[in-house]
Amino acid sequence: MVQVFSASPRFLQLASSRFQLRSAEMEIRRRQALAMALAAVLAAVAVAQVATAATSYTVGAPDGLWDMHTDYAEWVAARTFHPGDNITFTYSRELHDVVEVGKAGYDACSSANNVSAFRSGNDVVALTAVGTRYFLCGLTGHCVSGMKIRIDVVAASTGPVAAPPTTSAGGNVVAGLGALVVTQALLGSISVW
Ligand SMILES: *[C@@H]1O[C@H](CO)[C@@H](O)[C@H](O)[C@H]1NC(C)=O
Ligand SMILES: *[C@@H]1O[C@H](CO)[C@@H](O)[C@H](O)[C@H]1NC(C)=O
Ligand SMILES: [Cu+2]
Repeated sequence: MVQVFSASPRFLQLASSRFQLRSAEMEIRRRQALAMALAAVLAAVAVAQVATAATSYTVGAPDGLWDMHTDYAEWVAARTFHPGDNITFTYSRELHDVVEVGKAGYDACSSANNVSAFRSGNDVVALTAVGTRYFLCGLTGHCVSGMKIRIDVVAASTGPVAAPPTTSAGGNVVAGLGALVVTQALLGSISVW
């Protein structure tokens, strides 16, 4: 009687190993789905960083500073400034200062009708809005020798596609690539679990 209701040990073994295989497969698929979701989130974060991060610039750096030798027209041409960015004038306060002026003052190298004046040697200026900002060194002869800078602050691109990385966003591009590398590493390790 007992024989009738009991399956053979061989059958039980097969059924049990099939079940184990199926649940192992499901576990792998679950982990892969999880990894894909994680990768999507990381990629979105990386794109958002590249598109919106504010940048802090040291005027003239890395090849120069706020001094008598730096070509500021060239320095500005290689960069794009957006509202939210900062520029910092770094210099010796015994040798220079920073005066923000209007266009007339900039053209005439005159700080008489200045907007503001700084002389800490490490002056941070927030570029809060779209528009053109003019700065010069107020010490005699420095502006006419080229120590003046014009900064065009332009709106950040707001298209559906992220703006292509520019040289000024170097740090963010590196951060984005870092996130991608981490994602790849995660995917690799999870799929061979
Ligand atoms: C700009 O400078 C201000 C004041 O120092 C600071 O709070 C802000 O975080 C800076 N922004 C950037 C993008 O560095
Ligand atoms: C800036 O302008 C004020 C007057 O508004 C003046 O007193 C001051 O000396 C000027 N600063 C510089 C560095 O020229
Ligand atoms: Cu100067």
